Amino acid sequence: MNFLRISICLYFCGLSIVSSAQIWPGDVNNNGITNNVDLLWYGSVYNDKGPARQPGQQGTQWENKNLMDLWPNNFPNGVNHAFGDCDGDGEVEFEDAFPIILNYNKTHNVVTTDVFNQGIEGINQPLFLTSNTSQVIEGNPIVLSVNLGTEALPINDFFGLAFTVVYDPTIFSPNFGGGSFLLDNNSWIGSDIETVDFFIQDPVSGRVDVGITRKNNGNVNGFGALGNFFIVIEDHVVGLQEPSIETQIWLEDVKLLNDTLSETIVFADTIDITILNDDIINFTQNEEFSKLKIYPNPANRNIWIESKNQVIHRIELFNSTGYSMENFFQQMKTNESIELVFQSIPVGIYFLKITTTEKIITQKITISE
Ligand SMILES: [Ca+2]
Ligand SMILES: [Ca+2]
Repeated sequence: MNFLRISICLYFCGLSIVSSAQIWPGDVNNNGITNNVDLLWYGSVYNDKGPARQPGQQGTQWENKNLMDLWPNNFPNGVNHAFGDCDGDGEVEFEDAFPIILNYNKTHNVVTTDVFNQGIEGINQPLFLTSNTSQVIEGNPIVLSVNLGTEALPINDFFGLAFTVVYDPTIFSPNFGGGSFLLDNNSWIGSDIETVDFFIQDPVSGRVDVGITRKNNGNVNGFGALGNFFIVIEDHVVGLQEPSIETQIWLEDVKLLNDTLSETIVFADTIDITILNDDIINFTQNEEFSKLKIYPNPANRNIWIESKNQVIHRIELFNSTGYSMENFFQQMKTNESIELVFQSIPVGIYFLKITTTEKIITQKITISE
C-alpha cells in the first residue's frame, strides 16, 4: 500500500476557480453519511490531484470544512473530486481512507440514503459465503470465505465492492470480524498493493460492513474468493438446550461499482450454519476431527498432530480475537505426525486452522504453563 505522501499542489494552483463547497471529511459522495460506499468513490479518484484546502480547513476531524478551490473534475453526480481528498492536502492518496474509518456512520445535514439493489438468484452475479464446515461445535471457530461471481456468472468491470455481513450476535462471540476479515493477498481482484480495504464491526447489532476498492488502476474481470472471515461461536450459546441449532448469516447492502461508478446489480445470498451443543455432542464423534488426532489439549509448549489419510498443507495459529500468530511456533515433521513447538506464546485459548487436501479444519486449543 502506498504510504508515500506527495504534497504537490502547486501544479493546479493557477486554475481559475469559480465556486466553493462545504466538505465533511470521509463523506466522499456527499450524501450526508460516511460509510463503506464512500470508499468506492475514493478509490475511483485515487492519485487525482488539485488545490489543497486552506491550512485551517485541512485535517480529518468531523466538521464542516470549507473548500474554496474546486478541482478540475467531478464525479458522475456532479460532486467534485476534491471530496475524495478527505484530509485536504491536495492529493487523493492512501491516507484519505482513514477519515472514512474515523468518521464511520457519522452524519451531517440531510442524509440521502445510499440505494442498495438486491439482484435475482440465478440471473444476477452472486455474492455468497462458503464455510469450511456446515456444522460447528459451541466455542469453536469457522472460516467463512467471501465469494463474488461464478464461472457461469462472472464479474465484468470490478473496481470496488461494499457489503454488510449480518449475523445473530447471541450466537457469534464479539470476535466476529474482530481483526479477522482478511482480503486474499493476491486474489482475482488484485494484489494487496493494488487494493484498499477495511471492515467495521457493530457487535451489538451483529453487523460487519466491508469496503474494498482497487486504486486508480482500472477494472478487472473474474470470479471467486475475495477473502475470509475467521469467526468464533460463543462458548455457551444462550438458549441452546437441544443437540443443535440452525443459524443464518446473510449478506445485504451490496454495491458493486466499476471505475466510472456504474453499478452491477448483485444477488446477495445467505448461508445456513448448524451449531452443535458441546454438552451433548462428543467432540471426538465429529467425522472431520476423527481423521486428525491433536494432543495433548490442554498443552504446555508442545502439541502433536497425527493425520489419517489426509495430507496437511498448512497449519496456522490464531489467538482468541482472530489475529494470526504464525510466527509464534515451529513445526517439526515426521512421516506420521507434526510436532508444534510454542516458544514465547502467552498462556491462553488459541485456535489451530489446519488445511488438508480435503478441507480446512479448525480446533480450539489451550496453552497452559
Ligand atoms: Ca457518503
Ligand atoms: Ca489527501
